[in-house]
Amino acid sequence: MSEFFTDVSPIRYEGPDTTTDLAYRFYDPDRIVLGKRMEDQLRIAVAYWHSFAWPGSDVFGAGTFDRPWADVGRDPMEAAKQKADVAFEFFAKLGTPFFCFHDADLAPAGETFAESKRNLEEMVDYAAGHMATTGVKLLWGTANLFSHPRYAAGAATNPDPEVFAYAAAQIKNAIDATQRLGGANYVLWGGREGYETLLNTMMRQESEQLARFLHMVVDYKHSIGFEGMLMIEPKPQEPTKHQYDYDCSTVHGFLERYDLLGELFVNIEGNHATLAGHSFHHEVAYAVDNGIFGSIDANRGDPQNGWDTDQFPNSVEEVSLALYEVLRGGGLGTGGFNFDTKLRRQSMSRDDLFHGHVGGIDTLARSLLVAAEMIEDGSLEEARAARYAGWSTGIGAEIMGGSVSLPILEERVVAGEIDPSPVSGRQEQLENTVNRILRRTV
Ligand code: XLS
Ligand code: NI
Ligand code: NI
Repeated sequence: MSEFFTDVSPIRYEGPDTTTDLAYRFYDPDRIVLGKRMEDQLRIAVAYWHSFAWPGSDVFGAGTFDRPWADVGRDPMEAAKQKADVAFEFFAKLGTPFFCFHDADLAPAGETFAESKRNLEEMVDYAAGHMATTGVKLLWGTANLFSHPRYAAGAATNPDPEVFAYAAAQIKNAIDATQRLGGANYVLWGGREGYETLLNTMMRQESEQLARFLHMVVDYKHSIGFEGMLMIEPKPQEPTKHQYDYDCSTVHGFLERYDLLGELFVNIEGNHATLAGHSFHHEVAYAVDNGIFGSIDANRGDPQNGWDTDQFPNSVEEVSLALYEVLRGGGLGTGGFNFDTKLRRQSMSRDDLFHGHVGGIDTLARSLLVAAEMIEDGSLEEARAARYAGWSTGIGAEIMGGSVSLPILEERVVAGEIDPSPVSGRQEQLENTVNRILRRTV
């Protein structure tokens, strides 16, 4: 197996002052942060699809990247093996512990479903070999239930039950592949589980189909003893006009409504949060606070573009705030930070893939240091706790305990016993605290 990234040697931690371009300045896997190795706090993964299965094409133009395995006319299984060789060379040189994949990234589709299944099994064995040699592990697997024309009107939410059945067969095999590779989790992104026009759509019917599908996935997970988390990846739109897993709050309501809470969690993508009109911070805080947090796709959007540009994270402030919520909630658990990131189409040198990831990984590492300092400093938490202190005693505790009614409260207000005065929310002071922690930490 010949080397592909011949100009790049394994990336090492060299510290903030190094002049080496491709070196980690902050990502120091063994450094202890809040009692854990940095590598175990961040659990970084590289996504197979955008880095190796996407040739740099867009809706207006062909692929621009140097991806010889994507050449037409190649034997598909030979090409898939070369792609795997290169992907694992990349993971190993980057030195990050995990990767993520869709079934369709790993193995080519065959003429029949049975042939596709055999291809996937063969490629799963092939990947298992690379995992054993490199020590790289699987953060999560997933099924591509959105690219093939059969899924144009959705997979689980398709008006045709045969498409639902086909998707069920495909996801079963993708879960098997994930389990066979020791995957820590399994993700479902509802790429086309939504609508293009309400004129032809029965929303209620489609939601019930989706719930049925998810129950089947949950049952299957338990029947084979898969221990990882199942996660939904919320996204408001793109490719469809509207997707049912719009944001964390919508997914939360859906899980509650269909008795799936505790079985499914969320994989939050920074760019999807902003597309839904939220901040990344908001989505993570919502999920942590409501017990549905699972994992993160670390890519960001472009502030001017209204689509999923999947850029590498580069804002320490933005990621620190999200990580602060993750740490407040007890850390990542079996989740991690997946780089579901795309190079820009003009980044066509082989080493650009390293530049994107190294910069993004250092952004996460710096953000982890900042978030840990926010926790250790304690002043943000103190201010938040003080703001709500009234709810644990006196009138607050009575209200939440359900022992007072509207007439009782009215009586007390009339008697002058209750007479609140406005209190400062201290927003600017808190923002200044964050900025001071940022500056003194990294
Ligand atoms: C697309 C999603 C996708 C999922 C995996 O916007 O981010 O890449 O992460 O299917
Ligand atoms: Ni995305
Ligand atoms: Ni994603």
